[in-house]
Amino acid sequence: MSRPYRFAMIGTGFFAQNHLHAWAQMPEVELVATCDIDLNKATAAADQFGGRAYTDARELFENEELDFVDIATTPPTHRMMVELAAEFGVAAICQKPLAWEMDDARAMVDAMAAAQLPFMVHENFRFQSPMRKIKSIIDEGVIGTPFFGRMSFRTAHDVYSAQSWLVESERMIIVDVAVHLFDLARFFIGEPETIFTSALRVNPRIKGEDVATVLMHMPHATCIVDASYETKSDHNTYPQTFVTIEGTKGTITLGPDYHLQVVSGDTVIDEDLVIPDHGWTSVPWNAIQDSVVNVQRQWIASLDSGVVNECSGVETLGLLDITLGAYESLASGQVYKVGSSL
Ligand code: NAD
Ligand code: 89V
Repeated sequence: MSRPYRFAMIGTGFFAQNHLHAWAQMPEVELVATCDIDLNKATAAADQFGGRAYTDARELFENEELDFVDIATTPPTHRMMVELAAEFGVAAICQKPLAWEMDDARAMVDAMAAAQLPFMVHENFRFQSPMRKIKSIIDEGVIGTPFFGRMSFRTAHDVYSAQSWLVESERMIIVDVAVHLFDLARFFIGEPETIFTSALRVNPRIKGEDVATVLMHMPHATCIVDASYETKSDHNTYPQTFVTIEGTKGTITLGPDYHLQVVSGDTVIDEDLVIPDHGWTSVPWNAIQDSVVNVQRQWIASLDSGVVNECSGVETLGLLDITLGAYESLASGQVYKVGSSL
């Protein structure tokens, strides 16, 4: 495999547009094909970004020489796409959530491992530039040892207008957004031992839960993950994540509009973080769009080295254990022992 890496974009719907724009600015890759069961979408993406349009993924693999595929279809098809990639000896990066069932996720990881192919999950919240900054502040010891965290994503933005499939999803905000917040909690504080979930459906139009709070117990810390698609407020902050990390020496707070405050002993530093601009990125999606660029750069580095250092498929099994475990806790009313499904 050598640069430029030849790839196909599978699933060219709502979020894939960000992937396509980000890839278009990377000379290390070449888009040779697009694939979507909706021919109009596959063709529109190919017309704008290049390559041949397909509606059938198997046909795509049979006809194109690919180094990797970028999978941004909806979750129920992720397993099928990754297994096809493994069958045809093609590396893969796949959108979150990796799967809605642990068996599917494990099958995907096993298939790619058996074929000795790089496999990464497009888990992008930790790649937002404010999150990278928070991580480096923690790692530098500025706030001491974290003992409390809160990762919060609350909005009343009508997510269903752009992502209508969420209306029918029986599992909703936990697999859609809390998954990102669990990943941030692990990234900043470490692995939980147990979790406990409280969740509700507020919007009667939808099938799944749209409000969820999860309490995570780490060995020396507690973290609250909370997400809501029904939080009416006077200032729309969608799709921003708010973060609080309290440590033995200070506190980091990422608030609305990327305002970062770092308290360390007697020192207080306030900063309005500037999100890198890529020309095609725009408010309010800019931090997430920038994170897509960062994920994709990380993936190119993984292809260069042959090692997936962050968000590998196998590492994501742990994240999925927590995410699906949150539903087990909800169903049982008991704490979920993290790792039980691994
Ligand atoms: P979408 O419905 O807009 O796009 C998915 C596309 O996949 C559709 O165009 C659909 O026709 C296509 N598709 C479905 N089955 C297919 C198949 N068998 N073969 C080829 N194409 C097929 O959905 P979306 O909202 O863009 O979500 C896609 C993925 O991206 C999901 O996994 C979602 O969780 C994820 N997502 C991630 C972020 C983020 O990274 N922050 C944000 C939004 C969505
Ligand atoms: O990540 C997602 O899947 C999106 C959002 C940005 C709202 O979290 O639904």
